[in-house]
Amino acid sequence: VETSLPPTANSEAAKPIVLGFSQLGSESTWREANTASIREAAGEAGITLILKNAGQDQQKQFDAIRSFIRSKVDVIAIAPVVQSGWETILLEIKQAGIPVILLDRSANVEDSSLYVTFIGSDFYEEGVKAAKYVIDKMRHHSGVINIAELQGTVGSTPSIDRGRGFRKMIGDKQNFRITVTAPADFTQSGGREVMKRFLQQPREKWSHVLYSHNDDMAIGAAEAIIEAGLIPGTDIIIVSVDGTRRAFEQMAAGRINAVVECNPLLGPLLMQAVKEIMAGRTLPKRMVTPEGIYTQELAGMEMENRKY
Ligand code: GYE
Repeated sequence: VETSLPPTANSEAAKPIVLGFSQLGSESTWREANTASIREAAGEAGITLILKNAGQDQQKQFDAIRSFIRSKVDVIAIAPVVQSGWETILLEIKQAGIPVILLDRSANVEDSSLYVTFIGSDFYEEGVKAAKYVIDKMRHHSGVINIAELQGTVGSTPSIDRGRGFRKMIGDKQNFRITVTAPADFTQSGGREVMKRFLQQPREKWSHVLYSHNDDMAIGAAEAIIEAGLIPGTDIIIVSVDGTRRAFEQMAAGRINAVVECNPLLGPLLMQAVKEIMAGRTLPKRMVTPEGIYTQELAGMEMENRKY
């Protein structure tokens, strides 16, 4: 006689992990790809995802996180809009006994036991790469090279570090100087508006180079440059960060000169980290995504391979 056992009585083991993710906003193409990657990876990993989008508002991130605490999620992941002001809320999470993963952007806290790991790009290195490109590209240009800069969201890790890395590289070069700089919140419309203002200033302020902290702002700026009767990529050398398909198209068309890659597809790495934490394993405090830089030469070919 065959005896069949009831299907897994131990439902505890089969209970899916619940992850609360506070996404900072939907300001850019990068962000859309990041959100999509996280949703998709959660589905594939069998992790129940509660994702709340804060529309670039830190207070809304706090509200989302408190709701995660109330519903007793297993792990909380946060992409912080700005890097300051996180102590209190991280302490609340710690007191609730919930592990925290910082994703994409960092939070500036003295007590590093307030989070398990920070997964994301090295933004300082991205700034360094952008500056190296500019220095190399302009090496035959005699005289001073004026650089306009479009910053991202004020107080955000990528904007702070992309600015620092870039300045570090040009700092000891006599003939490179940033003549005008302003934040444009990482949005295309912001980039366009701020570039318009730059272009109303005397020429030496905005020519010869534009360094944009992301692709969306660079694309917006290129629109403003065209409207002013100039040719982006020729009259003004443009370098930006992210490496979205849209930026590659612009590069292939000659309107952007170089793009430093910043990978938004962090979903699989995040889910892996969540599972490691739930299995009680230790994770490195910092996990950095490997990235490169692309120029017009390869843009046409590489465009097809872009996943975001
Ligand atoms: O570069 C920008 C987005 O935090 C790395 O945020 C991210 C940045 C990205 O809005 O496009």
